[in-house]
Amino acid sequence: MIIGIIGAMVEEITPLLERLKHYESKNIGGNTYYEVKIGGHTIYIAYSKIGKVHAALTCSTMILHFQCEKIIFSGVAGGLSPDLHIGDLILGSKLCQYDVDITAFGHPLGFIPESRVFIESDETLNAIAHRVAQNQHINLKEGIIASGDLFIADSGKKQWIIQHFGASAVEMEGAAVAVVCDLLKVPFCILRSISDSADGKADVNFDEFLESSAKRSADFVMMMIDQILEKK
Ligand code: 4EZ
Repeated sequence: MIIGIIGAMVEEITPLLERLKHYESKNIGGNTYYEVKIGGHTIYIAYSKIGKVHAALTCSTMILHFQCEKIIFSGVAGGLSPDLHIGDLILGSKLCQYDVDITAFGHPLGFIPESRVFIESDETLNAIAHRVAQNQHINLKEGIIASGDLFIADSGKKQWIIQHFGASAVEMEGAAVAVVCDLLKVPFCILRSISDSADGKADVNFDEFLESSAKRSADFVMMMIDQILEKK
């Protein structure tokens, strides 16, 4: 099997690369793809750079160039739901782009013609995540993740995203991965650990918790990989 793991920032994939030593790397389109061989399987790991466009390029390259058959995103997010605290893990049940607005033409917020407001992640990968959580006694939440090309650090903007999309967490790449994987028919899941609460303290919290939360997400993804490859 060939699996792709994507992060947005280098901090989000460093814990993976530290655990998976012997790798080769290939550069394509300004990104480095780290190749890891595990007992007849191959894992590609890359950080895309921040934002939906970069994530779309990295995800497309993983699938079309490296033939990845499953895509897992690992990283951090801002918590929107009051029951999500720093360090908590959330799986994106479905992804949306809260910054898409062609409502001037009567379309719903977040909707692009011939696409959908919400793109669901893969049930099988999500089930594997829940199994890992159960086995490890980890509290894994699941909810809508909203993506947009803004770092949300404002309670008003945060409330607006909750109101219009019912989202539990906010970040800047998940929906791009969802759109690409959906169109190319590749199963994907989006896992994030909370680094901040997308409010007035988000910038300070993000700087403080990026490393620890990114590691929580990466450690969890490693356990998912073990499950996936064990079962073939
Ligand atoms: C984007 N990522 C943040 C990148 C911030 C600073 C140099 C996740 C994220 C996020 N995105 C964590 N908290 C967020 C928030 N409050 N709003 C948007 O995926 C780069």
